[in-house]
Amino acid sequence: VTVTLQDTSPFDGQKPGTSGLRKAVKVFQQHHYTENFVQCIIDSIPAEKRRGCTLVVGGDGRFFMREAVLIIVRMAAANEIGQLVIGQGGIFSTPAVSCIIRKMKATGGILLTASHNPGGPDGDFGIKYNIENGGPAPEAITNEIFSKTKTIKSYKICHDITVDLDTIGSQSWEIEGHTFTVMIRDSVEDYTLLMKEIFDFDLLKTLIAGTEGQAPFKFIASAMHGVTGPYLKRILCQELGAPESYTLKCEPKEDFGGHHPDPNQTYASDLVEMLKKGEHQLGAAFDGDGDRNMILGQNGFFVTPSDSVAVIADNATCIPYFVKTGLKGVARSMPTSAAIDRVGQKLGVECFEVPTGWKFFGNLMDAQRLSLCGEESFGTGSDHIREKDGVWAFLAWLSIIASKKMSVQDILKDFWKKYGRGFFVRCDYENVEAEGAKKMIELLRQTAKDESLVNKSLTGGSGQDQKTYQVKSMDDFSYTDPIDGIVTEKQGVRMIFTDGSRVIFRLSGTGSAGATIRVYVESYEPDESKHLLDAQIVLKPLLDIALKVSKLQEFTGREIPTVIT
Ligand code: VG1
Ligand code: CO
Repeated sequence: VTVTLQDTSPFDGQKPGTSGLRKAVKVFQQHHYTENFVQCIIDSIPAEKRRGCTLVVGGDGRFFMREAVLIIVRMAAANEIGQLVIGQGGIFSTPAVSCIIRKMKATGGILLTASHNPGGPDGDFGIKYNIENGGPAPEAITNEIFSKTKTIKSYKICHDITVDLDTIGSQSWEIEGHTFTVMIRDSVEDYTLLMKEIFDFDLLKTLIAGTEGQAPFKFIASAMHGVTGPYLKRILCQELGAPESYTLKCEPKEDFGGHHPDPNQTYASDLVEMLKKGEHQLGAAFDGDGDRNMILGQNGFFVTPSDSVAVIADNATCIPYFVKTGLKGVARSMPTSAAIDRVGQKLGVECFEVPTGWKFFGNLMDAQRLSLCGEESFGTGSDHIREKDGVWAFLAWLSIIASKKMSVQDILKDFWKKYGRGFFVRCDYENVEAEGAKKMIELLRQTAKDESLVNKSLTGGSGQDQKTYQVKSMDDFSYTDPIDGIVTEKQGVRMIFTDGSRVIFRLSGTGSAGATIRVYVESYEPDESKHLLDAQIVLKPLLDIALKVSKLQEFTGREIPTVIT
């Protein structure tokens, strides 16, 4: 097989965001566009590491994925990669890729997904690079990839290679003096084995089957037509004995059935409705690439992701993996509520606050200082891999329920009684005009910098629900990585009030068009008699303050958010 050196020229805007490069499918379909980016990923691996190395490749099954896999195969061959490990049919969840990179000691992995963004010919596509620890490439590497995209002049490709993606096994080619192998691997096997090491499957089987004294436990898990379908079937049905009827939307579809594969109460409203009937004790949904999860209790009781990770921390002894490894430390992304901090303090372990994006947890895990972490954006995970992990989170909840023999709602009530409740809401203003959004953030940065609001009292809400908060501090979050000392700036403007309540503003780094503004609001309530109040009502005064201070409506023309989570 011969290598072709193909002339090309740079495309604008190939800058990886919070989680890889995400654009409309039509953008990736442009001649040379995908090839350019893949070449720059490969070129970011130092030559001595790259020659003969193994890379893992897989994605969430969305439209254009198979084409992208073929491009990667042809270019890996031409660039002296030794072996590609690819999921059968191109399918690997994001957590599965992380698992296999680590298991096979691969040099890295290329993930083909735009996560929770819609798919199909008019939807989004994405490419993400993960490094040898199994986690998303840190910014030093994504910046290097971006800078290469700005000067690229040619790429290498072997046009003559075609590969059978659907048959498990290895195929090899001789390419100008080196051997190139493609290994097609079962998409779910390695991940399933890992879950069996982490959790007590016998305990979970008994929970689901029921015993003489205990009725079978009923749940519904929705794959939202994303990649988790085959994983749910294998793990929940085949391994744990759950009936097929406990799973929903498990056929992966290129366009996710026309919906956002985003596990929240808006986009997984069908699941919420099913839970509201009261017949099931637990519900879960997962995003397109399987790294996010939403947890619901009976009657649609919603568990915020911020609480979910904190509850798992508080009940870590229900999970054999944590019993074995101990809980070394916990962490959350900055906008995530402080619930997990309170658990960490009680357990006497370190608690870290990192910028938004899973890549910031990797160093802490590699340094053995972090075992369990989460993001408010429905991301929960541990150091068993280096990605957030939706199915893992669901199995963690099943384990807690099996050990405690309590309902989801009672577990939460108990948790709030012990630690107080952190009310949390995030409002997204999607697809607003980029210029207005930028100006709004500029104004907030300026307000933080000149400290004009510090010590001021601000009032929101109306009538009886009016509430006044005093500003303690305001800043633009900056993070110094405790392991490598790298500083990451401008990660979101925070207003912190004297009672610990917070309002945070940041722009999304995962959208593909316009801008998305995220406003996060959090307040703490120690008083048990108020724990069952509706978060949106409790947080209304703070939200009013957020909108006033940011002039969001003026800058964007938006009266209401697109999505509230
Ligand atoms: C969003 C979330 C962030 C998450 C990221 C990737 O980023 O806020 O917490 O890590 O998506 O998740 P942003 O920049 O749009 O706020 V996923 O499931 O796309 O891999
Ligand atoms: Co995702």
